[in-house]
Amino acid sequence: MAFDTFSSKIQMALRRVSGKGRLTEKDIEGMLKEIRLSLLEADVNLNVVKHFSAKIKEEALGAHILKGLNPSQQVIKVVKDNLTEMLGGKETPFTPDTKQTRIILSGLQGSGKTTSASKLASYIRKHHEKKPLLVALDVYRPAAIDQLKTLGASLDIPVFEEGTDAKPETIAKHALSYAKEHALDTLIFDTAGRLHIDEAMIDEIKTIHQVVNPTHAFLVLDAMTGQDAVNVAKHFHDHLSLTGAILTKFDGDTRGGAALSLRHVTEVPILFMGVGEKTTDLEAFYPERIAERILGMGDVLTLVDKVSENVSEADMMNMMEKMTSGHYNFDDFYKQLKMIKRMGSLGGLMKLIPGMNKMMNNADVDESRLSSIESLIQSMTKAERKDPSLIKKSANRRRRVARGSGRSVADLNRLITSFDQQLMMVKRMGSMDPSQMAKNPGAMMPKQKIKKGKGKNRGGFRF
Ligand SMILES: Nc1nc2c(ncn2[C@@H]2O[C@H](COP(=O)(O)OP(=O)(O)OP(=O)(O)O)[C@@H](O)[C@H]2O)c(=O)[nH]1
Ligand SMILES: [Mg+2]
Repeated sequence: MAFDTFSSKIQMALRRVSGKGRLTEKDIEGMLKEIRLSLLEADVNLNVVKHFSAKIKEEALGAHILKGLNPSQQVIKVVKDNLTEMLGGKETPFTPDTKQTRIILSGLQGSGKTTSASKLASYIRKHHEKKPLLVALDVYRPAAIDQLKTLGASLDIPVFEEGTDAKPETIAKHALSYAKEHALDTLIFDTAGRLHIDEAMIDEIKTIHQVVNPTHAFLVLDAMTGQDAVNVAKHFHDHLSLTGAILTKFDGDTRGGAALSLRHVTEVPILFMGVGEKTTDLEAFYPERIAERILGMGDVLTLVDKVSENVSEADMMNMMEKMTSGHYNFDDFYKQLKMIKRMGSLGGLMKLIPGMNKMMNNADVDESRLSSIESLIQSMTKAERKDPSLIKKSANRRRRVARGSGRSVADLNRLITSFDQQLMMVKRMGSMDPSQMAKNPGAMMPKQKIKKGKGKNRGGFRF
């Protein structure tokens, strides 16, 4: 899969900080050095490497991160955000024109223009319910026209061609009339490629652009190539005002240079990626998802986001201090439950709260279980909530609480067991520095491991 090498290298770099309760500037420097190396090895443009490594450094060393909650995860988040930025930031969705969409594809020889033209036609027909027409403007090789015709036939999409004798701009003009006559609202022009950029080729495409007046000018770029591809892109962009790029061959072991440098060097967004040779192998390009895939860490980030959205640092600190002070009681337990509820029923979230995952049997927060615990705690007296031993000692109290909540004594006993389990965790934590735990509750959990193996999340970070 794309980025395999880069992905494992950058994950190695992140291991320098992951799971650490406290980070020093030296840790960050070590990580940055490895990130820079992994980017250079992926053949990312040097300016891009410099720019982003400076940004990551500045953000990762920010006081609020090193002193805040979960410094290692926050630093990993900084890396992810910057990687997303390198890949283009927010995604640029493809939007067809309301009247007629005219797309010209250009690019070097063998980059995947003809294949992408057919993929795109099929994609737009499927996702936007349009009627596409493929136009063969590669008049230099009869085989190129045949290739497009074969692809078109396999998709049942019409292909407009006038052989190899006519000029591409003339064919383009005729194609526009043909589309009008046949009520085809989306034209995709496949142009000839060259081994290197030459002025004649650029002039030819410029002329085609003048005739077609495209609504979209896409560059087709082979993702297997590194930053060379980006220099090509820059040249094309200077002459053609590209509106986007299609990155092909993402299914190979893409080094990553092109994808990671394109936006920063040219400002041209990547709209699609080719992920195979079949006509269905085209996907919209989501920078953030690609960044997450590279880092193999989507879930962890969602977690950090959720927690920082829903739980204030002060709340977390208070809770941690309470738990380690020996005065942890049912009131606090109840507060924690409410915290979890606010964050939604995300199984992984509970792992941020010591003992909670055990209590919930490692499953997602079960709403009915939550409300059962809630009603049990609510039917306790203030004194019982403050001092759990009262309930534990007295069978009478237990019966009264159970009756009052409409639950069984067994339910209450289960709650007490959960509470005790949590207290045990807290005791175990007693030997740790509380401020440290508040900063990094994850440190109390088993260390993050890098899993090797097959599947979507291989090599990814997991608690
Ligand atoms: N694995 C893989 N192969 C691809 C992808 N896109 C294109 N190819 C292959 O790359 C080769 C070149 O693709 P073409 O579509 O013919 O490239 P082109 O830019 O039209 O080439 P010229 O017309 O010669 O300039 C073909 O063998 C395609 O099957 C992709 O996303 N993944
Ligand atoms: Mg071609």
